[in-house]
Amino acid sequence: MRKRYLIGVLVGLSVAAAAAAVAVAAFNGNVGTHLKGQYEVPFRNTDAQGQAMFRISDDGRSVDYKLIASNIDNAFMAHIHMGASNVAGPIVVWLYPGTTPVPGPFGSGRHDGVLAEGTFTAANLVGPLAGHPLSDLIDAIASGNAYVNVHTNDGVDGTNTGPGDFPGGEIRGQLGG
Ligand SMILES: [Ca+2]
Ligand SMILES: [Cu+2]
Repeated sequence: MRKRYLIGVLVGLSVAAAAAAVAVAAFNGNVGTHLKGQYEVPFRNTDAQGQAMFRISDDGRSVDYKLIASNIDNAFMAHIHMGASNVAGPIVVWLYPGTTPVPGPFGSGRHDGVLAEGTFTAANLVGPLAGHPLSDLIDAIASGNAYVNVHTNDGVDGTNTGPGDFPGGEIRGQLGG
């Protein structure tokens, strides 16, 4: 009985690994997206733009990322969220200021260029993916159910007052799909 259980677990693990490998192969280990205000939910009127690039390691255990943002004011956090292109979903990975789930200061001013770069692993998954294997994130990306966004906050009373003050997200881009 115990042996049969173990075999079941091993088969399950290898099926999951194979599924992740297929998902990675689907975009050759590289995936990216262009971020604009018009892709935010709701739509945000801003000239800010961004580009996010991800490279999944061959063994599927880590992801290198680079996030570029331009014409943006007061960026204070950026994430990968889970969700289809028409919904605002939960945070699953922090990208900026870093992979630790802590926002940056408000009112940080103008930014043009690389906003964040680094590496994350399954240990950095939060929210509904906390404790999950990285393959669950890769599956979400492959099925178009993940996106990147950058949030802004001027630190002054009133929210969504214009570019540089969209705490719920100013620019966004859908991944994979
Ligand atoms: Ca404000
Ligand atoms: Cu976010």
